[in-house]
Amino acid sequence: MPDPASQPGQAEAFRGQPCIRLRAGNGDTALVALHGAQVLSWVSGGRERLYLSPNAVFDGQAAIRGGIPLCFPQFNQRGPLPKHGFARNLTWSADDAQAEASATRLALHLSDDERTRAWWPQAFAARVDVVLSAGRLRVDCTVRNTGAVAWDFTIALHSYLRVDDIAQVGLQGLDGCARWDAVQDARDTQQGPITFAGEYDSVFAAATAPLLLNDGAHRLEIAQSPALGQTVVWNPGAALCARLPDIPADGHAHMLCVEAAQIDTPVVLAPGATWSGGQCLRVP
Ligand code: TA6
Repeated sequence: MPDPASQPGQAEAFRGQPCIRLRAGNGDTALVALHGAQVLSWVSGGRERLYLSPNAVFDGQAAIRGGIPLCFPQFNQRGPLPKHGFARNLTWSADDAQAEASATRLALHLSDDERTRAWWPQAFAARVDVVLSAGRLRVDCTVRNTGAVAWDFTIALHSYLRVDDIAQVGLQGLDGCARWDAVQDARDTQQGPITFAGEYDSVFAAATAPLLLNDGAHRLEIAQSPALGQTVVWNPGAALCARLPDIPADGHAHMLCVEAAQIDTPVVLAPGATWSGGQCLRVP
Protein backbone atom coordinates (compact mmCIF):
# COMPACT_ATOMS: atom_id res chain seq x y z
CA MET A 1 0.00 0.00 0.00
CA PRO A 2 1.46 3.39 -0.94
CA ASP A 3 1.73 5.88 1.92
CA PRO A 4 -1.41 8.13 1.57
CA ALA A 5 0.69 11.18 2.51
CA SER A 6 2.78 10.61 -0.62
CA GLN A 7 -0.27 10.52 -2.94
CA PRO A 8 -1.24 13.71 -4.82
CA GLY A 9 -4.91 13.25 -3.88
CA GLN A 10 -6.76 11.20 -1.32
CA ALA A 11 -10.51 10.67 -0.90
CA GLU A 12 -11.99 11.59 2.47
CA ALA A 13 -15.37 12.48 3.92
CA PHE A 14 -15.69 15.97 5.36
CA ARG A 15 -18.91 16.69 7.31
CA GLY A 16 -20.34 13.63 5.55
CA GLN A 17 -19.56 14.89 2.03
CA PRO A 18 -17.15 13.20 -0.38
CA CYS A 19 -14.00 15.27 -0.78
CA ILE A 20 -10.47 14.95 -2.12
CA ARG A 21 -7.46 16.18 -0.18
CA LEU A 22 -4.65 17.46 -2.42
CA ARG A 23 -1.07 17.68 -1.22
CA ALA A 24 1.77 19.76 -2.62
CA GLY A 25 5.41 18.76 -2.21
CA ASN A 26 6.03 21.44 0.45
CA GLY A 27 3.19 20.22 2.70
CA ASP A 28 0.50 22.70 1.53
CA THR A 29 -2.93 21.07 1.21
CA ALA A 30 -6.31 21.78 -0.36
CA LEU A 31 -9.62 20.07 0.32
CA VAL A 32 -12.07 19.90 -2.57
CA ALA A 33 -15.71 18.78 -2.24
CA LEU A 34 -17.39 16.99 -5.12
CA HIS A 35 -20.46 19.03 -4.20
CA GLY A 36 -20.06 22.13 -6.33
CA ALA A 37 -16.43 21.26 -7.23
CA GLN A 38 -15.86 23.56 -4.28
CA VAL A 39 -12.48 24.11 -2.67
CA LEU A 40 -13.22 24.12 1.08
CA SER A 41 -9.77 24.59 2.53
CA TRP A 42 -6.34 25.75 1.42
CA VAL A 43 -3.58 25.50 3.99
CA SER A 44 -0.35 27.15 2.89
CA GLY A 45 2.63 27.71 5.15
CA GLY A 46 0.64 26.10 7.98
CA ARG A 47 -2.10 28.77 7.79
CA GLU A 48 -5.68 28.32 6.56
CA ARG A 49 -6.22 30.84 3.78
CA LEU A 50 -9.94 30.28 3.01
CA TYR A 51 -12.95 30.97 5.20
CA LEU A 52 -15.40 28.11 5.68
CA SER A 53 -18.37 28.86 7.90
CA PRO A 54 -18.62 26.49 10.87
CA ASN A 55 -22.41 26.68 10.32
CA ALA A 56 -22.24 25.80 6.61
CA VAL A 57 -24.84 23.26 5.50
CA PHE A 58 -23.43 19.96 4.21
CA ASP A 59 -26.55 18.18 2.96
CA GLY A 60 -25.39 17.54 -0.60
CA GLN A 61 -27.90 20.08 -1.95
CA ALA A 62 -27.54 23.50 -0.37
CA ALA A 63 -24.69 25.78 -1.39
CA ILE A 64 -21.81 25.48 1.07
CA ARG A 65 -21.04 28.84 2.74
CA GLY A 66 -17.31 29.33 2.29
CA GLY A 67 -14.28 28.14 0.40
CA ILE A 68 -14.51 28.79 -3.35
CA PRO A 69 -18.07 28.29 -4.64
CA LEU A 70 -18.55 28.44 -8.39
CA CYS A 71 -21.46 30.57 -9.57
CA PHE A 72 -22.56 29.20 -12.96
CA PRO A 73 -24.39 29.62 -15.33
CA GLN A 74 -25.82 32.71 -13.63
CA PHE A 75 -24.37 35.22 -11.21
CA ASN A 76 -26.57 36.37 -8.31
CA GLN A 77 -30.15 37.09 -9.40
CA ARG A 78 -29.22 38.43 -12.80
CA GLY A 79 -31.57 36.02 -14.60
CA PRO A 80 -34.30 33.46 -14.03
CA LEU A 81 -32.18 30.66 -12.50
CA PRO A 82 -31.66 29.96 -8.78
CA LYS A 83 -29.38 32.59 -7.17
CA HIS A 84 -25.78 32.13 -8.38
CA GLY A 85 -26.85 29.31 -10.75
CA PHE A 86 -26.92 25.60 -10.02
CA ALA A 87 -23.27 24.48 -10.28
CA ARG A 88 -22.75 24.99 -6.53
CA ASN A 89 -25.76 22.80 -5.70
CA LEU A 90 -24.80 19.72 -7.70
CA THR A 91 -22.34 16.87 -7.30
CA TRP A 92 -19.47 16.92 -9.79
CA SER A 93 -17.35 13.93 -10.81
CA ALA A 94 -13.59 13.97 -10.27
CA ASP A 95 -10.69 12.43 -12.15
CA ASP A 96 -7.79 10.98 -10.18
CA ALA A 97 -5.51 13.74 -8.91
CA GLN A 98 -2.35 14.11 -10.97
CA ALA A 99 1.14 14.97 -9.78
CA GLU A 100 2.72 17.38 -12.29
CA ALA A 101 6.29 18.72 -12.34
CA SER A 102 5.72 21.22 -9.53
CA ALA A 103 1.99 21.01 -8.87
CA THR A 104 -0.89 18.73 -8.01
CA ARG A 105 -3.97 18.91 -10.23
CA LEU A 106 -7.54 17.77 -9.75
CA ALA A 107 -10.06 18.02 -12.59
CA LEU A 108 -13.80 17.91 -11.86
CA HIS A 109 -16.62 17.65 -14.38
CA LEU A 110 -20.28 18.55 -14.72
CA SER A 111 -22.43 18.26 -17.82
CA ASP A 112 -26.10 18.75 -18.56
CA ASP A 113 -28.56 16.15 -17.37
CA GLU A 114 -32.27 16.05 -16.55
CA ARG A 115 -31.79 18.19 -13.44
CA THR A 116 -29.80 20.96 -15.13
CA ARG A 117 -32.10 20.95 -18.18
CA ALA A 118 -35.11 21.46 -15.89
CA TRP A 119 -33.50 24.81 -14.89
CA TRP A 120 -31.65 25.63 -18.10
CA PRO A 121 -32.21 23.83 -21.41
CA GLN A 122 -28.61 24.08 -22.69
CA ALA A 123 -26.14 21.29 -23.50
CA PHE A 124 -22.80 21.96 -21.80
CA ALA A 125 -19.67 20.38 -20.38
CA ALA A 126 -18.00 22.26 -17.52
CA ARG A 127 -14.64 21.47 -15.99
CA VAL A 128 -12.95 22.88 -12.90
CA ASP A 129 -9.20 22.39 -12.49
CA VAL A 130 -7.82 22.89 -9.00
CA VAL A 131 -4.05 23.28 -9.20
CA LEU A 132 -2.06 23.31 -5.96
CA SER A 133 1.62 24.16 -5.76
CA ALA A 134 3.88 25.58 -3.05
CA GLY A 135 2.27 28.81 -1.84
CA ARG A 136 -0.21 28.91 -4.71
CA LEU A 137 -3.76 27.77 -5.48
CA ARG A 138 -5.26 28.16 -8.94
CA VAL A 139 -8.82 27.37 -9.91
CA ASP A 140 -9.56 27.31 -13.64
CA CYS A 141 -12.99 26.84 -15.19
CA THR A 142 -13.64 25.64 -18.71
CA VAL A 143 -17.09 25.66 -20.28
CA ARG A 144 -17.94 24.04 -23.63
CA ASN A 145 -21.11 24.27 -25.64
CA THR A 146 -21.87 20.64 -26.56
CA GLY A 147 -25.20 21.47 -28.18
CA ALA A 148 -26.41 22.74 -31.55
CA VAL A 149 -27.49 26.27 -30.58
CA ALA A 150 -25.57 29.22 -29.13
CA TRP A 151 -26.23 30.22 -25.50
CA ASP A 152 -24.76 32.55 -22.93
CA PHE A 153 -23.81 32.45 -19.26
CA THR A 154 -22.33 34.48 -16.43
CA ILE A 155 -19.81 33.04 -14.00
CA ALA A 156 -17.87 33.81 -10.82
CA LEU A 157 -15.37 32.16 -8.51
CA HIS A 158 -16.91 33.44 -5.27
CA SER A 159 -13.77 32.98 -3.13
CA TYR A 160 -14.13 33.42 0.64
CA LEU A 161 -10.71 34.51 1.90
CA ARG A 162 -9.98 34.06 5.59
CA VAL A 163 -8.92 37.19 7.48
CA ASP A 164 -8.04 37.70 11.14
CA ASP A 165 -10.06 40.90 11.49
CA ILE A 166 -11.95 42.58 8.65
CA ALA A 167 -11.63 45.95 10.42
CA GLN A 168 -7.84 45.77 9.90
CA VAL A 169 -7.97 44.57 6.28
CA GLY A 170 -6.91 46.60 3.26
CA LEU A 171 -7.42 45.41 -0.32
CA GLN A 172 -5.00 47.04 -2.71
CA GLY A 173 -4.96 47.10 -6.51
CA LEU A 174 -8.41 48.32 -7.57
CA ASP A 175 -7.41 51.99 -7.40
CA GLY A 176 -8.70 53.72 -10.56
CA CYS A 177 -11.09 50.89 -11.48
CA ALA A 178 -14.74 51.61 -12.29
CA ARG A 179 -17.05 50.44 -9.50
CA TRP A 180 -20.74 49.69 -9.09
CA ASP A 181 -21.67 49.83 -5.43
CA ALA A 182 -24.51 47.30 -5.14
CA VAL A 183 -25.45 48.42 -1.61
CA GLN A 184 -26.03 52.05 -2.62
CA ASP A 185 -26.71 51.34 -6.33
CA ALA A 186 -24.12 54.00 -7.17
CA ARG A 187 -21.25 54.18 -9.66
CA ASP A 188 -17.85 55.75 -9.13
CA THR A 189 -14.12 55.10 -9.52
CA GLN A 190 -12.19 53.44 -6.72
CA GLN A 191 -9.71 55.73 -4.97
CA GLY A 192 -6.93 54.01 -3.01
CA PRO A 193 -7.10 50.73 -1.10
CA ILE A 194 -10.46 49.38 0.10
CA THR A 195 -11.18 49.14 3.81
CA PHE A 196 -14.27 47.69 5.46
CA ALA A 197 -16.70 49.07 8.03
CA GLY A 198 -20.10 47.42 7.53
CA GLU A 199 -21.77 45.79 4.53
CA TYR A 200 -19.72 46.03 1.35
CA ASP A 201 -20.83 44.66 -2.04
CA SER A 202 -19.25 46.12 -5.18
CA VAL A 203 -18.53 45.04 -8.74
CA PHE A 204 -15.30 46.45 -10.22
CA ALA A 205 -13.88 46.46 -13.70
CA ALA A 206 -11.02 44.00 -13.15
CA ALA A 207 -7.50 45.35 -12.69
CA THR A 208 -4.77 44.04 -14.97
CA ALA A 209 -2.26 43.45 -12.15
CA PRO A 210 -2.84 41.16 -9.15
CA LEU A 211 -4.58 42.54 -6.06
CA LEU A 212 -2.96 42.43 -2.65
CA LEU A 213 -4.92 41.55 0.48
CA ASN A 214 -3.27 42.97 3.60
CA ASP A 215 -4.55 41.28 6.74
CA GLY A 216 -2.42 42.41 9.68
CA ALA A 217 0.93 40.67 9.20
CA HIS A 218 -0.42 38.41 6.44
CA ARG A 219 -0.55 39.03 2.71
CA LEU A 220 -2.27 37.29 -0.18
CA GLU A 221 -1.93 38.06 -3.86
CA ILE A 222 -5.08 37.57 -5.96
CA ALA A 223 -4.93 37.36 -9.75
CA GLN A 224 -7.52 36.53 -12.38
CA SER A 225 -7.37 35.73 -16.05
CA PRO A 226 -8.41 38.41 -18.57
CA ALA A 227 -11.43 36.30 -19.59
CA LEU A 228 -12.93 37.32 -16.26
CA GLY A 229 -13.55 41.05 -16.69
CA GLN A 230 -14.95 41.95 -13.26
CA THR A 231 -13.93 41.56 -9.63
CA VAL A 232 -16.63 41.42 -6.97
CA VAL A 233 -15.75 42.35 -3.40
CA TRP A 234 -18.25 41.31 -0.73
CA ASN A 235 -18.47 41.35 3.03
CA PRO A 236 -21.95 41.13 4.59
CA GLY A 237 -21.10 43.27 7.63
CA ALA A 238 -22.60 42.53 11.06
CA ALA A 239 -26.29 43.25 10.35
CA LEU A 240 -26.63 41.16 7.17
CA CYS A 241 -24.40 38.44 8.63
CA ALA A 242 -26.78 38.11 11.59
CA ARG A 243 -29.62 37.40 9.13
CA LEU A 244 -27.74 34.68 7.21
CA PRO A 245 -28.64 31.31 8.70
CA ASP A 246 -25.43 29.46 7.84
CA ILE A 247 -22.73 31.70 9.30
CA PRO A 248 -22.07 32.73 12.91
CA ALA A 249 -22.87 36.29 13.95
CA ASP A 250 -19.15 37.19 13.97
CA GLY A 251 -18.40 35.35 10.69
CA HIS A 252 -18.23 38.60 8.73
CA ALA A 253 -15.19 39.64 10.79
CA HIS A 254 -13.16 36.70 9.49
CA MET A 255 -13.95 36.63 5.77
CA LEU A 256 -13.69 38.69 2.64
CA CYS A 257 -14.99 37.52 -0.71
CA VAL A 258 -12.81 38.61 -3.63
CA GLU A 259 -14.47 37.10 -6.67
CA ALA A 260 -13.18 36.67 -10.21
CA ALA A 261 -16.24 37.16 -12.38
CA GLN A 262 -17.61 37.68 -15.87
CA ILE A 263 -21.03 39.12 -15.17
CA ASP A 264 -21.55 42.53 -16.77
CA THR A 265 -21.48 41.08 -20.29
CA PRO A 266 -22.53 37.41 -20.54
CA VAL A 267 -20.18 35.04 -22.35
CA VAL A 268 -21.76 33.84 -25.61
CA LEU A 269 -20.73 30.34 -26.71
CA ALA A 270 -21.41 29.09 -30.23
CA PRO A 271 -21.98 25.33 -30.73
CA GLY A 272 -18.66 23.53 -30.12
CA ALA A 273 -16.99 26.65 -28.65
CA THR A 274 -15.06 26.66 -25.37
CA TRP A 275 -14.40 29.40 -22.79
CA SER A 276 -11.84 29.31 -19.96
CA GLY A 277 -11.02 31.60 -17.07
CA GLY A 278 -9.61 31.32 -13.57
CA GLN A 279 -8.34 32.85 -10.36
CA CYS A 280 -4.93 32.38 -8.78
CA LEU A 281 -4.19 32.95 -5.08
CA ARG A 282 -0.56 33.24 -4.00
CA VAL A 283 1.21 33.77 -0.71
CA PRO A 284 3.85 36.37 -1.62
O1 TA6 B 1 -21.06 38.14 -4.79
C1 TA6 B 1 -21.70 38.90 -3.83
C2 TA6 B 1 -23.09 38.36 -3.68
O2 TA6 B 1 -23.73 38.32 -4.90
C3 TA6 B 1 -23.81 39.23 -2.64
O3 TA6 B 1 -24.72 40.11 -3.21
C4 TA6 B 1 -24.38 38.25 -1.66
O4 TA6 B 1 -25.69 37.97 -1.87
C5 TA6 B 1 -23.43 37.08 -1.84
O5 TA6 B 1 -23.08 37.03 -3.16
C6 TA6 B 1 -23.79 35.73 -1.25
O6 TA6 B 1 -24.80 35.06 -1.90
P1 TA6 B 1 -25.35 33.70 -1.31
O7 TA6 B 1 -26.45 33.27 -2.24
O8 TA6 B 1 -24.22 32.73 -1.35
O9 TA6 B 1 -25.84 33.99 0.07
